[in-house]
Amino acid sequence: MQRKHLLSLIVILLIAVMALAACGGGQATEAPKQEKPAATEAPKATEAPKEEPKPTEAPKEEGVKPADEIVVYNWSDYVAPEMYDMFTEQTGIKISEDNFSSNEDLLAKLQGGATGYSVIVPSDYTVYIMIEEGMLEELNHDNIPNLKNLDPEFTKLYYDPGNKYCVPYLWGTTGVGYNTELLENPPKSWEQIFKAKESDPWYGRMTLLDDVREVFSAALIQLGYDNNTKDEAQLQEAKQLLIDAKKGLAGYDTDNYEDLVGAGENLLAHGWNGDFLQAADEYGNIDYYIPEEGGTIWIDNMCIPKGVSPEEKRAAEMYINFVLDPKVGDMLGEYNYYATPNKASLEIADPEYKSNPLVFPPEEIRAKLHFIKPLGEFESVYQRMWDEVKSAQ
Ligand code: SPD
Repeated sequence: MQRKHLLSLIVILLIAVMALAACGGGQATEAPKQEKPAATEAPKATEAPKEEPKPTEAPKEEGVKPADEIVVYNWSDYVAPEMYDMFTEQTGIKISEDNFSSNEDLLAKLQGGATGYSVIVPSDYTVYIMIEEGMLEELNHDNIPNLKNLDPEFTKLYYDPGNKYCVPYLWGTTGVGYNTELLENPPKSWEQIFKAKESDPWYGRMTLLDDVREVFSAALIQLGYDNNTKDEAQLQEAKQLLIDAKKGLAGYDTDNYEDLVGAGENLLAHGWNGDFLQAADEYGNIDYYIPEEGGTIWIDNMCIPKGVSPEEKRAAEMYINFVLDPKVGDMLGEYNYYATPNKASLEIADPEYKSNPLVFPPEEIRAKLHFIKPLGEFESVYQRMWDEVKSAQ
């Protein structure tokens, strides 16, 4: 073979070998690509920045790799069903939930040293207490660009001005829900509830929330007092009212009260508007109202407990940012029948949701609603009286 032909043959062989190698190697590198979560292929607003800090740069917080998994410590039945899966699809971060039944339970659990929660959902006055006690991480607003979607009204809250520590989640009211099939004329007032007569159909077939501040608020409001009173005589009066009311109660319940009303086991219950309205969808026989003396109004918030790792904090901020997305906020509010503090969500919300007076109470009802406020040391007086109510025969 001539040298020229030999060279051509070698070149052809080389090209063929390289082409074969390219085919085989391509398959090997493509396979893991398919296993990546979809979100890594199409960046979304809830994703962590992908850029690694340059080796010479001091690591920035936004460069922190988010944790693979977070736990939200939340009230029960307080998300939209598909929310957590959506978050995982978008970010690759797994999410699970544990539940508490009252602000006091949440506070006691964290004060007792519980760890492992990346996001918690306390109400307004409890946020204030937690900030005072140094129990919350400061939020890095750079990691929560969707904060811009909040209604400005929710950025000036007394318990956390400027949302330094927490972001409002949903807000609602506390009143009375009743079974419309079994109770034609529900009691209009707290007085008819606390002073129920044996002849009243709801006697023995109603529950109060298992929640010290909510129950004392209802009693104090019925008596015409400030629901945050620090006057011990007024509080004693409220305590006695609650003790006398016990004979007409089926019990205290925070977890199933709306189902018991829907199922007809109880006729009415003290509880949260959205819980009753969700149950109304299921049972078709529940209505909700604020008794004529008034009720409470509250704002629940997403916060990060002190002591989480930087990775968990980063993932928690991604979750908070995700909830603040207009569509997610709308889905959350509409599914739960609680009011969203997200202005951008409201702009796209169903008109039926926005105009529901049981979700967004009109001015004449708003005027009768009172926030539960932090009371400092005096909180323990409420707790002592609550223990006395609970243990009274
Ligand atoms: N099912 C979720 C109910 C949330 C209620 N949080 C309000 C607490 C007000 N004290």
